[in-house]
Amino acid sequence: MNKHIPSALIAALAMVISGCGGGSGGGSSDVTATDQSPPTAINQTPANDPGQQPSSGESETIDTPDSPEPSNPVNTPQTDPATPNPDQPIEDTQNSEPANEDTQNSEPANEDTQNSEPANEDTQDSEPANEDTQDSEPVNEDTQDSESDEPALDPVAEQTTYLVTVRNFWGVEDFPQDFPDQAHLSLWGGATHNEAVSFWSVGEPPSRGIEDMAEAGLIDILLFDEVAPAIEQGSAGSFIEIRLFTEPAIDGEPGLLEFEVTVTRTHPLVSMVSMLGPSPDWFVGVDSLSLLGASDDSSGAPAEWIPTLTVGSPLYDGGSKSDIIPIMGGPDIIPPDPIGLVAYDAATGVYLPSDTPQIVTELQFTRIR
Ligand SMILES: [Ca+2]
Repeated sequence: MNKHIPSALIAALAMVISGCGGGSGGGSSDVTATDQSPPTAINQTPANDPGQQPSSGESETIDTPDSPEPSNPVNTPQTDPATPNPDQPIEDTQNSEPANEDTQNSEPANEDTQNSEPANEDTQDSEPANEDTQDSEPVNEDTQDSESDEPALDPVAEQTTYLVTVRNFWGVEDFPQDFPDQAHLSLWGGATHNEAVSFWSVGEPPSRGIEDMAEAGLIDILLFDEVAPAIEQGSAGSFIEIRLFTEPAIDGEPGLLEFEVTVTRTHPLVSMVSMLGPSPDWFVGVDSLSLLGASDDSSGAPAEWIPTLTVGSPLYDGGSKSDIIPIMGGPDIIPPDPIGLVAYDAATGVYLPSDTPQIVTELQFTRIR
C-alpha cells in the first residue's frame, strides 16, 4: 500500500495515529479501557442469566435443566467438593466438577471471581479502567457519567437487580476448634419467590434438598426437585444458582463473593443457602428475606425496593447429622431433627448447639439496577 500513498500522507497519518495514541501508554490505556468496559457489562449479564431474571425464565429453565436433570445426578456426586474427600483442596475440587465448569463457562464473571478474589478483582479492574480513562479520555468519563446516572432507580420498579456481597467470617482465629485447611462456603442454591412457598425454616426438618446441601454442599436436589416445581407453580420466580466457593476469613479479612440476584414485585423474597465446608450438616443462608419494603396501607402507596440491606447469617445445623465438629460425614439422624443453630463457644473451645445466633457470614444486598 505504501507505494500508492504519498510519503507526506503517510507521515501525516503517522502523526494522527501517534496523536490519537496520546503519547506514552496512551494507546495501551485506550485498549485497556475499551476491553474492560465491555467485560463489566458481560459480567453483569452472565451473573443474571444463571437464574435470576424471571423474565428470562425460559432460558434459565433451559440452562438449569441441562445440567441438573436426571442424567446429571452423576455430576452431582462428583460435584460434591467436600463429601468424598475433605482433604481435597478447594481448587482441585472445583476443577474436577464438570457441572460447575459448565455453569462457569457461561459465566465469565464467576470464573474471574473464583480464580482469585472476585469481588476485589472486579471492583479493582473496573476502577483502574475508569481512572485511566478519566486522565486522558472523555470516553471514560461518559462511561462514568452513565454509571453515576444509574443510581436513579425506580423505587417501585416491577423488577430490580441486587448485587449480593457475601462476607465469610468463619476463620481459624475465631473458630479454632479443628479448623480445616480447606475451609470454605460451598455452592449457593436457592430461589426468588413469594410467600406461597418456603424452602427451609429454623424449627422445621430439612427437605431432601436442604439436607443434601447442608451435608454435601450440593444444590441440585434443592434446585431441580424443589425450586423447579415451585417455579412451575408460580410461587418461585427464578433459580439462585451460584456454583462458586467462598474463602474463609484470613488474617481478619472475611472471604468474599459477589453475585447478582434479580427479584420482581411478584417474587420479592430471597431464600438461599450454602454449606459451611467441611462440616457435618452446617450451613448459612437466608430464609424468605424480602427485598421489598413494607407497604403503606394507609396511603395505598406501593412498597418500595430496599436500596441496601445487610443481614447476618448464623451457623445453622441441618439436623441430619449428629457430630458437632467441623468435619464432613458422621452419624445420621433419621429422621432428621428440626433445623437449629450451632455456635462456637469460646469459653469451652468447642461447638455447641445454641439458641443464640452466632453470625458467621454476612450477606449485603445492594440495589444496582
Ligand atoms: Ca447436626
